[in-house]
Amino acid sequence: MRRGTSKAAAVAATVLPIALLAGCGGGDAPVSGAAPSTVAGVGTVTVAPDGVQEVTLQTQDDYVFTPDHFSVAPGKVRLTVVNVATQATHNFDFTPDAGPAPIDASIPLLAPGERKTIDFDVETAGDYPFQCSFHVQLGQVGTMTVRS
Ligand SMILES: [Cu+2]
Repeated sequence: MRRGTSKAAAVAATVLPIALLAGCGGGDAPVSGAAPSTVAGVGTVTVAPDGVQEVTLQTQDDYVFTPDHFSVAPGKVRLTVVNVATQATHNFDFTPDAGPAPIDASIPLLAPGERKTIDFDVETAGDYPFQCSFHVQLGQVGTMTVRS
């Protein structure tokens, strides 16, 4: 057993609450029936200086991805999923055997307050369904369209 590992974990544990506080920034009054506040830039596909298409999706306690659809051109994609939930742990993967071509990149676990980024390439045009496999039966699904 290496002591360095537990030390790193302790550091991460102290950093996380700071990130959570920063993400809360005021307006956390409960608004029943309304969509939760959305992280800036969510759903907008931008092209980084290195040519990679970047897009951020958000999910929260209501079992939806925001947005549940986005479009990219063939090429490299860098997808970030932010979980602003206080309770729900989600994940992200492309629904197996559902799109025109397999995409193996996935986020196996996304705890409340976490954000994770995956990179992948797309070449074949079409609609690629994605999901949170924990909550697919609650309708936590979406679609990425790769334009031709
Ligand atoms: Cu989920």
